[in-house]
Amino acid sequence: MLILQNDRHREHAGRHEMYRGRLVECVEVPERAELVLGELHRRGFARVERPAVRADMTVVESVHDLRYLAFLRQAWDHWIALDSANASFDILPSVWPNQGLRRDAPTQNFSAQVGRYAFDAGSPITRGTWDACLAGAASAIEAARRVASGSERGALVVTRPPGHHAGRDFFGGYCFLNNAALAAQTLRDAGHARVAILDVDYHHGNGTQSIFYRRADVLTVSIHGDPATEYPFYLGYADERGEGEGEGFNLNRPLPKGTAFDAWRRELDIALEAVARFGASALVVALGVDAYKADPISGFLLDSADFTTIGSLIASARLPTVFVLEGGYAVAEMGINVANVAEGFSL
Ligand code: Q9C
Ligand code: ZN
Repeated sequence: MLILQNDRHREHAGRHEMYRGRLVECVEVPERAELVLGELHRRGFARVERPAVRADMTVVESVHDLRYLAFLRQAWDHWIALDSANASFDILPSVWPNQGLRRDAPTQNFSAQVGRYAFDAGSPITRGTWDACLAGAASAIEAARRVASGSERGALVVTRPPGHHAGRDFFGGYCFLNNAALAAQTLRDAGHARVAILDVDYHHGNGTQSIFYRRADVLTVSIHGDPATEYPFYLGYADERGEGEGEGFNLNRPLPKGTAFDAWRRELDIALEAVARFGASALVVALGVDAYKADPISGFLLDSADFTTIGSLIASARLPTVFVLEGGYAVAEMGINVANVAEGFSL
């Protein structure tokens, strides 16, 4: 399996997120990717590449909104221009266009623009966020190209920030650009007529679902904590099945907090059956490892060994596969859990 690493991930380093009325330290930290790379190296995954940092903007602009991209690119400069003292603080929203307010209002106010694109107050934009995200997008696109050409059966993109909560024109859940969606779109552009995205992160991939919700060419399947109690709360229910042309091409398998691997694994069988029935010729896995039992912000009970099983079950789909790193916050064990998936897939 080919490993592609985002060499600029460290440039995104949030300080705080808003939680229960206070600013708390970010859990989505640079150390996460470093530990994954360290463990992969120890296990002998020797083919590690650092792709060119320039992303193909044609792909990025086909998945994301132009004005949203311009906002992200310029956000830090605008923030500093407001007050040079802002450099010591991250950008977080404090006002949102909910409840009948106009999302497209022609406001000049910077905070109002942040709120237009953010759906939570937990995803700080920092000085290096844009560069880190764009390099992550480049890694995901490159991984998909290598897999599409048939030169690799599987590729793993080790990147952060994660992507599956980011939609066409919004960020949240620590995500800004949707790497899994970029990989899927790249596979489509390379001639794969039907591409499936399987999201195994603990949290529902609301951004990915929304990007493909009206499309029949990309099947989105997600196994996650029930949004009735778990983040992102407002999407990820079983009755969301796609709309218009996309009707029947979104599958949500919410599970209650406290679910252990026997029940989780049955859902993976159902998910992989859906992928097979759909007739996908390529697969993207949104690989969060926050279903792990010791994850500090999640509630499933998977053991490290279960991730090896997940890798081998995914391999049994016999599809060219791009894995993209998403969540996972039990920092000490996350390298082991990701490497276990890679090993299970490669066996
Ligand atoms: N204090 C991903 O796993 N905040 N995003 C939860 C924690 C949001 C997780 C509150 C969690 C988002 C990619
Ligand atoms: Zn997650």
